[in-house]
Amino acid sequence: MIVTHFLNIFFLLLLARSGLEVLAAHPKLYWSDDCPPARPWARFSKKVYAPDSRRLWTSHDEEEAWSPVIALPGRRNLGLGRHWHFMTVQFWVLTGAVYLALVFTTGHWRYLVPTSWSLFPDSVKTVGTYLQFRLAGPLPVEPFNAAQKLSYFVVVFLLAPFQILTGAAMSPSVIARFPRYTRLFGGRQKARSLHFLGLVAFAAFTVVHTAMVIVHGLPREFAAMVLGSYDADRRLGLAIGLLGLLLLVAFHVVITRFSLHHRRRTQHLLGLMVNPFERRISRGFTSRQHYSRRDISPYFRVNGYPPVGEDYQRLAADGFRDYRLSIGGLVEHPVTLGLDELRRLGNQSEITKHNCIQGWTAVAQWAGVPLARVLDLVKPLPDARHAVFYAFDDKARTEGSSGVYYESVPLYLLTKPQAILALDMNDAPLSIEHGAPVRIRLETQLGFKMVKWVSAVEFVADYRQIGMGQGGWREDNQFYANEAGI
Ligand SMILES: Nc1nc2c(c(=O)[nH]1)N[C@H]1C(S)=C(S)[C@@H](COP(=O)(O)O)O[C@H]1N2
Ligand SMILES: [Mo]
Repeated sequence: MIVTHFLNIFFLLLLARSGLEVLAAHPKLYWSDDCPPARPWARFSKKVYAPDSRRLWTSHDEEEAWSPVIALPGRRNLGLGRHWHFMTVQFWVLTGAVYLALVFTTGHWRYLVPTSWSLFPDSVKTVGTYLQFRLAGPLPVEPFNAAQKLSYFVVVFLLAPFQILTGAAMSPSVIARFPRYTRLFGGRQKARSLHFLGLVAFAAFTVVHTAMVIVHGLPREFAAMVLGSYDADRRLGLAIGLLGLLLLVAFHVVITRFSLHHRRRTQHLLGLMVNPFERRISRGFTSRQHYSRRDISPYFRVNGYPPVGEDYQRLAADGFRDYRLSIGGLVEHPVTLGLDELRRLGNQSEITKHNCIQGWTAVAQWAGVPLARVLDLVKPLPDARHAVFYAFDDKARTEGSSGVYYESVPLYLLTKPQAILALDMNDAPLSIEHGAPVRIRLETQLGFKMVKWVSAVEFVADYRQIGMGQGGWREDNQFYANEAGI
C-alpha cells in the first residue's frame, strides 16, 4: 500500500499535467455539445472568436501554448500531451486495481468505507476542531479521524471512478457506439467539464491533504507514510519521503525536456503503449448515431484554412464542374469520377456528432456515397491495407507549416456503417470551409481523420513512404497518434 500510494502521486501528477496540455488545445468549457463560440462557461484564454466574425478563423487559432511548468509537455503539443495521458491512465488504473485488491484482502477497507451515519456529523466536528487550530485525533481503534475517513472514501471510491467514467465518455468511438452512455453525463461537453472539475477536486484534496500532513508533523507522518508506522525512525522516514518527492520532480523535468526536444521519439515510444490501447478500445466499435434535426448545431467550427492553390480556385469558380476524383493505387479498377458520377454511386445521410481532437463538438447532417460502395467499385487488391486521402490544402500556403494535407485510413474503417464520402452538409452542397466538393466522414474517429477538399484517393500497403511517414499530416506535423478512436 505504501508503494501504491507513491505510484498514485506519481501517476496523478502525470495525468494532471498532460490533461492541462489537452485542455490548452481548446481552453474553453461548455455545458452544451454545440460549443457556442461566444458562450463557454469557462475560458482559459484571452482570445475571443465570434461565430459571426467576418474574417475566417479556425479552431486551431483558439489553441493556447501553456508553459511546460504546468502542462506536459507544454507549448502546443496536444499530440504528445494525449500520448502521456493515455499511457499514464493505463498504469494508474492498474495501480488502483492493485490498491483495491490490497485494501480488501487486508481488511483495511474498514478504515475507508463509512459504516455508520455518525461519520457525517463527526466529520463536521473534526473540521470544526481544525478550524479552531487544534488537531483532531483518530476515531476509536482506527487510524484516521472522521473527516479523513470520509474524504479518503470520496476520493478512492467516487472521484477516481468518476474521472475514469467521464474520461471514457469523451472518446469519439464510445460516443458513436454508445450515444446513450455519454448522454448519462449530459453529453460530451458536460463530461469534459466534469472531468475538469474532477481535476480541480483532486487538486483541492491534494492541497488540504498535504497541509494536514504538515500540520500533523511532517517527520511523524512521513514515517507512517513510507515506513508504515508512526513509531518508525522519523529521520529515515523524512529522508526517504523527501527523496521520493525530489525524484518525482526530477523525473518530470527530464520527461518534459525529453518530450519537447525529441518529439518524434516521444510519439513513437509512447505510441508503443498508446496505440494498442486505442485499438483495443475502439476497433470493434461501429457508429450508431441517429440524432434528430433538432440536434443540429447552430454553429459548426471550421478547422483547417481552405485551399488557396490555383487548381482548387479554378475548380471552385465554376461550382466544381470540372472536378474529378481519381481513386487508384492497389486496386483492380482505378477510376476517375466527376461529382455527378459520384452522386450516382449512392446516397446515405446521417446526423452525427463531430469530435475534434482539440475538444470541441458539433452536430450536423452529412450525406454522400457510402465508402463501402467505392470499395465495391474499385476492388482493393489483397495487399492494400490503407486508403490515403489527399487534399487540396497545402499547409505551407495556408498555415505556414509544411505540405499538403492527407490522412491514411485503415480499410476496415471504410466499410463501417456510417463511413461516407460526403458531398452535402445540412441539406446543401458542402461549403468551401467544410470541405467542398468532397470530404470524408468516419463517425467513430476524431475529426482530423476526416479529410476535407479531397483531391485523390490512393490505396497502399504501407503509409511509411508518404509524407513524413507517420500516417497523416497531423501525425507528421503535430505528433498525433495514428489511432484516432479515442
Ligand atoms: N484537408 C483538410 N482536412 C481536414 C483538416 C485540414 O486541416 N485539412 N482538418 C481536420 C480537422 S482537425 C477537423 S476537426 C475537421 C474539421 O472539419 P470542419 O472544418 O468541417 O469542422 O476537418 C479535418 N479535415
Ligand atoms: Mo480537429
